[in-house]
Amino acid sequence: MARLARFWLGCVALWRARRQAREGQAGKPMASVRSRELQARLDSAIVDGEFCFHYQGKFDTAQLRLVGLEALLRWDHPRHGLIYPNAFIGLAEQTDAIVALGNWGIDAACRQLAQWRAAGLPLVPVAVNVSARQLCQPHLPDFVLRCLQRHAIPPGLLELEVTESCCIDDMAQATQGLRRLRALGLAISLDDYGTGHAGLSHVRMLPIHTIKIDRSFIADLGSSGSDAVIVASTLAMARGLGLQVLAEGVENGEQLAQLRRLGCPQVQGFYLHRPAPVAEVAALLAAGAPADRVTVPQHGAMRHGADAQ
Ligand code: G
Ligand code: MN
Repeated sequence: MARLARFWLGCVALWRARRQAREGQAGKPMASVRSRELQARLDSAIVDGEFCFHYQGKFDTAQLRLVGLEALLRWDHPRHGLIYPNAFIGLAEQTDAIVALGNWGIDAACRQLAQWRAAGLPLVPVAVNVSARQLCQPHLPDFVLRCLQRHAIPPGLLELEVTESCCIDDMAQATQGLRRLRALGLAISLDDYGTGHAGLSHVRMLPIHTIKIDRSFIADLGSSGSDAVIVASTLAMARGLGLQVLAEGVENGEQLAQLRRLGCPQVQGFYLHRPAPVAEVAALLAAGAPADRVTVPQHGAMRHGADAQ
C-alpha cells in the first residue's frame, strides 16, 4: 500500500513539474500592438463570421477507424490571415469575449453536424473545447440544449472537452453544469490530462466520460520508461473507473505502436490526421479512417504510406 502511495505521489510530482514547465512558456506577456488590436476586434469578428473550425480526427487504436472529431478554433482574419488559438484565446479570456466565442463554437459545431447530415455523410461525435468562464455560466446547459434542438442534433453527437484547470475556480458550479450536460446525454472529456492542478481528485469528482492523456506524456513514449509507466497506470485507473482513454499528440508510428502495446483504446495526433478545414473533412467522414498515410498492419509493425515523412 505504501509503495502504491509513493508511486502515485511520484506521478503527481511529475505531472506538476510538467504543468509548470508548460505554463512558464504560455505565461509570457503578449501585450504587443497586435495583441491589443486582436483583442479590440474579438467581438466584431464573432459577429462578422471570421471564426471557423478546423477538425481533427480521433481514431480507435486497433483499427484506426474514425471515432470522433475535435473542433479546433481558427480566426480567419481579413488582414492577418489564419490565426491559431494560442494568439487570441488568452486575450478573449480577459473579457466576456471568451463566453461569446465559446457559445459561437457550440452552435457552429451543431450547425456543421447538421450540414454533414444533410450531405448524407456518416456522423461521429464532435468535441468542442470549453473554457473555464463558459463552464461557470449557469445557463450553459440550457444554451447547449437550445443549440442541439435548433439543429436537431442528438446530444450523443456533441462532446465537450474541459481541462482540469477549467474547473478549479468554481468547482461546485463546474461540476453541477457538467452533471446536467452529462444527464442530457453529452460526453465530457478531461483534456490535457496530467497537467492540471489537482490531478486525481478531478477524475473522481467530475462526471467525465473520457480522459485525454496530455501529449507531453506521449512525445517520448518510445524512450521514456516513466512516461510509459504513467500512461499504463492511467489506463489501469481509467479501466477500473469505467472511463474511455485517448492519447493526444501521436506524431509517429513508434508512439502508435507503443500505445497499441499498452492497450490505449483511442488516439489523436498529426501522424493520423492533421486538423483540416471543413471542406477536407467530408472525405474523412466518408472514408471513416485516415487517408492512405497509415495502414493497419497484419502482423504488428506499422507500414507507412508513400507520403510519410
Ligand atoms: O488542448 P487541446 O488538446 O485541445 O489542444 C489541441 C491542439 O493540439 C490543437 O491546436 C492541435 O492543432 C494540436 N495538436 C493536435 N495534434 C497534435 C500533435 O500530434 N502534435 C502537436 N504538437 N500538437 C497537436
Ligand atoms: Mn482539446
